[in-house]
Amino acid sequence: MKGNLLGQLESAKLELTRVKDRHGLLQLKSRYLGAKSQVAMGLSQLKGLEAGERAKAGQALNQVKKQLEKLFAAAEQELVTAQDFEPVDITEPGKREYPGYGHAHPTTSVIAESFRIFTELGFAIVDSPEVDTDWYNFEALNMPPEHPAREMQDTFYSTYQDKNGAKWLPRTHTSNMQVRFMEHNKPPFKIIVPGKVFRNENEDATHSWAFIQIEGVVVGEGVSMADLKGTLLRIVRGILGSEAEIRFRPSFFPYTEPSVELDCKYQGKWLELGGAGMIHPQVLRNGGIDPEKYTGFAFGWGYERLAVIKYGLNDLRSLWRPNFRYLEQF
Ligand code: FA5
Repeated sequence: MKGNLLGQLESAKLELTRVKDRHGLLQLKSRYLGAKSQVAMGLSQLKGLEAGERAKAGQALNQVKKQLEKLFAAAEQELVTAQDFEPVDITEPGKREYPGYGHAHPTTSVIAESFRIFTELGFAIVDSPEVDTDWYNFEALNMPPEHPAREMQDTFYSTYQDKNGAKWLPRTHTSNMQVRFMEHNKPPFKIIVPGKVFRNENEDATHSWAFIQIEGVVVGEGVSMADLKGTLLRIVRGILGSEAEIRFRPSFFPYTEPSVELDCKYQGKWLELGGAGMIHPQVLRNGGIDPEKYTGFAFGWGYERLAVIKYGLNDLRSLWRPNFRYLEQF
């Protein structure tokens, strides 16, 4: 029996040299140490032997068993080291796609920069709903159904009506927050409302169907057009630099009177950055604010346009595409 057992050790050693993977190793281990292995069978037959024989055979069997276990443990360790820790770079796919460390997206940088300036000037940043009722998006801003100004802000309509019969839609501008905020806050206040807006728009270099706007609403006693002009100039120059060429152009919005458009010179042409104006008395009334006592101004800009100008981009749509090689330049 002893010779037979030693033969087991030798053949296990030999067979182990041919093992290529964990599966092969487990199969071999089961042959030498499993329930049907010679060692296991030998151990189970011990009780049939005489006491003296049993002690000897038991000792021999256990010795071989221990050695086999050692052999397999070592082989297992070797296989783990060889297979699992071979240079497998788990970061490789990412590396291939994008070799850098990453940084803030250009639009995010402009947003962050504007927040810094707005908060310095005492503006509070207010959250707002991206889906809202027709009332807050249009009607409360003097745009009843069929009003022609709605056409410039065509959007994606749904048939959904809530239990009060109100129609909901993806908001077309951050101005949806004007009356919502007024209803719950008493003047004086200075707020900005950043957020995504949606329009039925043909895309081009300066238009996208979803974009990020920032609304500003300032209401207090004696707030004037001069305040509007000074504030907007301070902010736009703060973001784009003091050399930025900016102009105010008369315009029309049903919810401000008078209204202006703010343009910035870009690549030799004027590019519209946003609209602004003195808040219409009816809008203040809709928000529960007495227009005899308080006045205010509001503005709404597109952040992508600001990013286009600040970073000298040719096409605003590139900001929405995940092209690392492009975005990495900023
Ligand atoms: C408005 O959305 C008004 N609510 C702005 C406003 C607020 C006026 C408060 C008065 C008082 P307008 O549709 O022009 O206005 O959009 C404002 C700005 O959003 C534009 O000047 C432009 O910078 C940006 N913008 C508009 N449409 C797009 C578009 N399709 N893609 C990217 N940016 C856009």
